[in-house]
Order: sequence, then C-alpha cells, then structure tokens
Amino acid sequence: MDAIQDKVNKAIIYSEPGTSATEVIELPLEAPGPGQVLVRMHVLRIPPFQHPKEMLYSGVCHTDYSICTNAWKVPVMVAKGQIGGHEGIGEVVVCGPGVSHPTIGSKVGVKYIASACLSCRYCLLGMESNCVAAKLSGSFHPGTFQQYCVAAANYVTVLPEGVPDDELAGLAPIMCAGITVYTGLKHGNLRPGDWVAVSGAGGGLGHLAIQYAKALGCRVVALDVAEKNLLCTDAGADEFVDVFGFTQDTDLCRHVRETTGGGPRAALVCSSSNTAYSQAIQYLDTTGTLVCLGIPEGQQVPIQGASVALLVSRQLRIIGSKVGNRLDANECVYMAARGAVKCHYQLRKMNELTQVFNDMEEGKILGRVVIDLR
Ligand code: 8ID
Ligand code: ZN
Repeated sequence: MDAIQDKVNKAIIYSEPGTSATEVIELPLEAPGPGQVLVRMHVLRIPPFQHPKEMLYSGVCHTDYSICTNAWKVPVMVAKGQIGGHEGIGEVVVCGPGVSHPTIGSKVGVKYIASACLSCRYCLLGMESNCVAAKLSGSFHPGTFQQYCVAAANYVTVLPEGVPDDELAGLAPIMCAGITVYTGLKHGNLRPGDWVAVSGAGGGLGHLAIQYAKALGCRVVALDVAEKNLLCTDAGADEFVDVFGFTQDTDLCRHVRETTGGGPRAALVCSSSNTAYSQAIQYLDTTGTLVCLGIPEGQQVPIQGASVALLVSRQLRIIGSKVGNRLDANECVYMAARGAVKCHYQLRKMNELTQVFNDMEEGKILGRVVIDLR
C-alpha cells in the first residue's frame, strides 16, 4: 500500500436511493484482503516520457440508473451511500495476501458480477451470474464509480496484452454491455448470414450488439427511435426501423418480417420497453429465439402476445440472459481489444452522474456514457 498511501479515493454515491440524486465524496483507501486486488481505474502513461497521467473510467449502464432510482420497484432498495457502477477498466496497484495473479500493473476489467464462489452448481455449469454467493458491483457491494476499487483477484477480467492506452476507456462498457450482448447472441443459436433483430439498438447494449452480430457474420435489423438511426447504421446495421414510424405494432412487425425475408432468427431486446418485447415475439421467424436482456421498469408484466399456442405452433424459444461468465468476458473483450467492436461513448464528469441518469431516462444518450473519474 506504500505507493498509494497518501491518496484519497473519490467516489460517486447514491445520496437518495429512489431518486437520481448522486454525490461525489472522498473516502479513505481500503487495503485489499486475502484473494483481492486493489484496482486503480486506469492510468494512462503518455509517451515518450512515460509520465503517469491519471485517466480513470467507468461506463454508466441503464441498470445503474434502475438501481439508483429503484425503477424496478424492488422491495429492498440499495442504501444511501451505495457506490454504483459495474463497467470498470483499471490497473492492479496492490495485491492482497496470497494473490499471485493478476500481478501489479496488469490491466483488468471489473464486471457486474464482482465475485462468484466458482463451486456451486450454477458456477459449475458456467452460470456464474446465478452463483448463490455472487456479489454485484454497484448493488449492495461497492461498484466502479470510484477511483480505487477492491476486486476479487479470481474474478477480474485480465485484458489482452497490447491494447493501446487511449483505447482502454472504450473497453469499460464491454465489461457489462459487451458481455451481455455477446452472451445473448450465443443464446440465439445463430449462423453466419442469419438475420438478428436488435431492439434498443442505439443504446449502450444495442450498438455493441449490432457490432458483435456483424462480427459473427450475421445481418442486423436495428430498431430504435429515429434519432439513433445514424449511430446504428455506423455500427453496421443493415436495416434500421424507427419504432415510432408506424401507426400500429402489426405494421412494424410486418415490416420487420418483410425486410428480413420472413423474420429474424433471433431478437435481442436491449431496451426496458414492454412494447419492444411484445413486438419481438410477433416478428420473430418461426423456430426463432427471443433473447430477453432489457428489464422493463415499474410493475413487471408478462410479454404480451406470447401465448402458449403461438410458442408451440411456431416453435419459438424465449430465454432470459444475465451478463455472462468469465469465458464470455474473455472472448468478447478479446474481440473488442482487436478492434472488431468499438464502443461509441462520450466522457462526462463525476458530478454529472445525476444529469446522465436523467438524460438516460429521457432516452437522449447515443451509445454509452463513460464517467471520467479524475
Ligand atoms: O444482463 C442483463 N440482462 C443486462 C445487462 C445490462 C443491462 C440488462 N441490462 C438492461 C438494462 O437494465 C436496461 O433495461 O438492458 C437494458 C438496456 O440497457 P442500456 O443499453 O444500458 O440502456 P440505454 O443505453 O438506455 O439504451 C436503451 C435503448 O432503448 C431504446 C432507447 O432509445 C435506447 O437507445 N428504446 C426505448 I427506452 N424504448 C424502445 C422501444 N420501444 C427502444 N428501442 C426500441 N423500441
Ligand atoms: Zn450493466
């Protein structure tokens, strides 16, 4: 701890859970315990002097907004003072007792699942996000909206060697949004050439889903509001559908089915809209898969129109998917680090998180916001 003893740890806390209020505070630095590492959210060394210039980043996910404002109306909210965030990229600066890997200086990602037991029956099946002892970054466990984050050494994602420092900020959103959509695509049982619908395509998850789907050889029909058309097209979407451009849902569904020659093989719903789900189940191709990623807000309701008769007659599958496991993380971060996928992001300051949440609520954000934690 000697090298960082004089440092304070600035963090953003939820100051009034149930609302979007946040506050920037200073905390003492915590030493990592056994099996833990202390991660500083990314140091950029500027060549040629190799002078360390601190650049500290965490992505902002819609889930952070939902947790802070209790948009899902869960009975037990996070407590006042919760440090949110779960899309962090950083550098290991201290190893706790017994930690030999990752080593000091390793670049690592901190994910939504902060730690998992790795031995329960879900972990053994690769379903670490359902681990009975999982800790969640930014939800009842300190998250990545802080300059220094204590993390489980065996659960951080070690980044591939050789990623240029100035590309590290763009990898932060891969730690949740990237993993989630990459794993979601795996659930779609897709083959090259297949059509995939991405609903909520201009958001954090959605614009990455377009790119992962394209990298896997699929064709993409992107659905979102008209303002996100350009972002989706730039991300590689073959077709864009303005979700408010139709008077009836049935017209939108017919359009998607016609555009894709009978309907997409899989639909990834990356928005918190119930309507997006009821549309997707209608426009899917026969034997297709609806992959549920976005979590609707307010009172939870079943997917409208998903009658058993429809599911049976068209042999549809509906699957929920929560982030991904360590292997999914390694695979999708590798693809992003090699340039197959690039996050579109804008940097905002720590004291702007409340405004970011409000912008998110109004659907104003293109791609992702990454918080500059300096
Ligand atoms: O593990 C998981 N399943 C997981 C991981 C991370 C995030 C789930 N999520 C959930 C979030 O909690 C949220 O519900 O996925 C959803 C999307 O997260 P995000 O990408 O971080 O949200 P965003 O950046 O706000 O993007 C949402 C997009 O949806 C569009 C918006 O315009 C925006 O571009 N959208 C909306 I709101 N209504 C729509 C509709 N009816 C719509 N797009 C199409 N049709
Ligand atoms: Zn997330």
